[in-house]
Amino acid sequence: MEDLLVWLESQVDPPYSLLTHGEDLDGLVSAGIFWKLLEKVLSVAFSAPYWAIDDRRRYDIVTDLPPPKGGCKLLIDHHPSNVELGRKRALKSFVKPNYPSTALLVWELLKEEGLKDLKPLVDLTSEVDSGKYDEGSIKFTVVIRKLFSSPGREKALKKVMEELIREVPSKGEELLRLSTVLPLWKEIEDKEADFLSWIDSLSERIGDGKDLAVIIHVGRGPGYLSPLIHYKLQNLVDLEAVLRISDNGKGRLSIRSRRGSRVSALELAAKLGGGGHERAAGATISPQNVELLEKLLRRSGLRVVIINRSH
Ligand SMILES: [Mn+2]
Repeated sequence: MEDLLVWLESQVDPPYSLLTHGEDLDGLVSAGIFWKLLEKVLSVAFSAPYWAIDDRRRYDIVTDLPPPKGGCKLLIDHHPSNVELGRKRALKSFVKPNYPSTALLVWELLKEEGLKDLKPLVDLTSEVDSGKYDEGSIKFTVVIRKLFSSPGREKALKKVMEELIREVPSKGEELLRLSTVLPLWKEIEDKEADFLSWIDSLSERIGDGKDLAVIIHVGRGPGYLSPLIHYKLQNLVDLEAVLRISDNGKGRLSIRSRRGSRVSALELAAKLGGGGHERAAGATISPQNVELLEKLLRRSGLRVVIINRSH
């Protein structure tokens, strides 16, 4: 394969702009791999799929996201919903849904000597991005989500990205122990003690989860705790969806499904105009549309339970 960085240089003079997914480990590590090679000539910005898809700016490199409306030179991603968009909006597009993480794809495409040390982190990223969380990696993810929704997002996430590449954690507990992460988790434990114990109580309310879909309506509760709800429920029911009302009044739906579920997370998300992976997907719905969501689930043969978190 031709050298991607040589190709990039033939297209545009450095410094390069890179847009990556700022809500999870995969986005941070994907950008971090480029950063390790191009540190001095790379500016990294963090975004989310639902913003990137409408972003009118142009970027040189985009990782783990849909290509923006403004286009990009190079797209590297693994979300099936971005294969077509990549062809239209990116000059060179590598969207490979069979990859467990974008980070692995980036690492393999760049294949540089100086990147060998990063392999354990890349493997950990593939596990986490396939939904294989443990207590450490799920808490890490919660902290990243919180940073992503904070005003100091760009600076804070860049620091985490740099520490990831410097320290090369290879286990969930090592992710949590990073100096840019652990103090923030402790803060969350303090501040959100009530919400955290409510999340812990959810599993007791759910009986046999076969053919059961649970919708967890958290209202305007902190969205960064959704990954923790998924972690606690994912293996108990066939499908679970966390519905959160964002600051602009829109409903954000984050969906997970078990293997063998009558409807997969992606199928449900697609019906609502969203996208993602087979068993982890998301969509935006207006809060009045919860009924439609319920109907879709029932029509697929699932029982539906709705749990509200009242504030
Ligand atoms: Mn990913």
